[in-house]
Amino acid sequence: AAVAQNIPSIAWGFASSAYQVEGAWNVDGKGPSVWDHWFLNNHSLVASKGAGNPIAAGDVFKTAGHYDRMKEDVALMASFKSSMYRFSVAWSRIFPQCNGQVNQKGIDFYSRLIDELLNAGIQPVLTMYHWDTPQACEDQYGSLLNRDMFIRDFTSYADVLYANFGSRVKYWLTFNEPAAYCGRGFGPVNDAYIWPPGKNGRESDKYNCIATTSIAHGVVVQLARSKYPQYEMKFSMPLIIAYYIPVAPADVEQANINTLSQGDWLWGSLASADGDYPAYLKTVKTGDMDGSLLPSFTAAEKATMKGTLDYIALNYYSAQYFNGVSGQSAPTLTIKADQVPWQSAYPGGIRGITQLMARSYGPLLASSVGGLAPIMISECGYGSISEAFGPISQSVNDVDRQAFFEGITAGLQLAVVEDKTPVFGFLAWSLLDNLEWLTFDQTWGLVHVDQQGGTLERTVKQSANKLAAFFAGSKSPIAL
Ligand code: GCO
Repeated sequence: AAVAQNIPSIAWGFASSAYQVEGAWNVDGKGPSVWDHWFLNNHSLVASKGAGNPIAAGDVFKTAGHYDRMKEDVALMASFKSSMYRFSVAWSRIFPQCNGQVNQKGIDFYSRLIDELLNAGIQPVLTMYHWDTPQACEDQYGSLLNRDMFIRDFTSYADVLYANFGSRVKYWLTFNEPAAYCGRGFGPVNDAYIWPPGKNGRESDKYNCIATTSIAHGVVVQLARSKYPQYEMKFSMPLIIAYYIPVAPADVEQANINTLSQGDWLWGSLASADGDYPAYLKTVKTGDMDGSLLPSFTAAEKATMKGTLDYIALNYYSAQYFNGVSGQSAPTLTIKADQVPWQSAYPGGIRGITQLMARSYGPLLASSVGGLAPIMISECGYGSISEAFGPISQSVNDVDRQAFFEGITAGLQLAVVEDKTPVFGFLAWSLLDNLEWLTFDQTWGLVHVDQQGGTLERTVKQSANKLAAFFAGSKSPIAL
C-alpha cells in the first residue's frame, strides 16, 4: 500500500513512428516516403552500415512488421495496462502520389488502430509528421523548401486526418523534432549521417525549413479550431531537449538559457502572445541554433502561429552539466555501459527539466494548470549498442535500460508528487525494437523483436515489466 500511494497519476505507455515500425512500405496503395526512397537508392549505404547487423541481415523494410501485427501489438500494450500510445501516420499512406488523391486503405489502417486502442482503454496520441514526407512531394516541388506548396499539401493532409480521426483522437502532435530533419535533411551535414532528402544545403535552408514547419503548425492548428470546433483536439510539437544542469548557483541563468533556447526557436513563437520568437534568442547560440540566423516572420504569419500550443511535448533523453567558469558542458554519464554515443543518459534530470518547462511556459499557455504548463513526455528511452548484437537473453535482461527507467520513474514521482508539476503523459521510446533511421547498431525497444532471425516475434524485456509494475495501470486526472 505504501508503494501504491506514491504512484503518480500519469497516463503512460509507449511511443513509435510509422517508418520505424510498420514495414509494408509499398502495401495497400502506400507510396514511397523520402526515407523509403533513400534506402532504395542507397543500397551500398545500407550494406556498409549494416555489416553484421540484425536488421540489414533480414529485410530492412520489414522493420518491426507492425502493419501486419497491429492487433497483437495493441494487445501487448493492453497487457501492460498502459493507458496511452503515441504513433505517427505515414503521410504517404494517405496521399501516396502527392496529387490530392486520397488512399482510403491508408485511412482504414489507422482507423482500425485507433478503434483497437480505444477498445483496450488506451488513449491514442497521433503524430502527423515523423519525417516521412511522400517522395512525390519532394520530387514535384522540393517539399519543405517550397513553403507555399508544402503548406498547401500538409493542410489537405491535416484536413483528411481531422475529418476521419478528430472525433476519436484528442492529443495531436504536428511535427516531430524539426531541428533533426531540417538540419540533417536540408542543412549542411559534415558526417556520414545525411538524411533524406539529402540536400546537404546551406545553413539558411535549415532555418527556412524550421520556419516553414512553424508556420505549417500554426496553419493546421487554426484549421482544426475553425473547421472542427466540435472535436476537442489539443496540439503540440514534440521537441528533443537536453537538460543543462548548473554546477553552481551562478550558473543557473546560463544553464537555463541553454536548455530553454533549444525549444524556444519553435515553441517560443507558437506559445507567445505575438507569434514571434522571444527577444533573448537573437543573441543566443547553442547546439543546433544560432539566434542571429533565425528568419523573421510577416505579421500574417505571426498571427497564424500565436497561441497554437496547447501543451508541452518533450522528448527527454539526455542531460549535461554546465560549468559557467569553464564555459564547458560535460556529459553526466550516469548510465554508461552501452549507451548510444549521442545519448548522455541521465534519468535524474527529468525532475529539473519538467519543472523548468512547466514554469517557463505556464504563463503563456491557455490550458495551464495552476499557472504551470501541462507536459507530455512524448518520448523517453534508452538506446543500447551491445543488445543489438547480443543474444536474446541479454536483450530481455536489459539491465542498463532498467536502471534508466528506474531513475526516470523515481524522478517523475518527485516531479508530480512533490513539485506538483503537471506531467499528464509519459511515453517510453519505444514499444518495439525497430528501425533507428540510418543506424543499425542500436536497439530502443522495451519489447524485443526477432529481427536477426527474421521471424519478428515479440518477447517482453524486463524493462517493460518494470515500467508496468511502477505505473500499475495509472491514468491522469489532468484533462486539457
Ligand atoms: C528521435 C525520434 C525517434 C528516435 C529516438 C531514438 O527522437 O530522434 O523521435 O524516432 O528513434 O529518439 O533515437
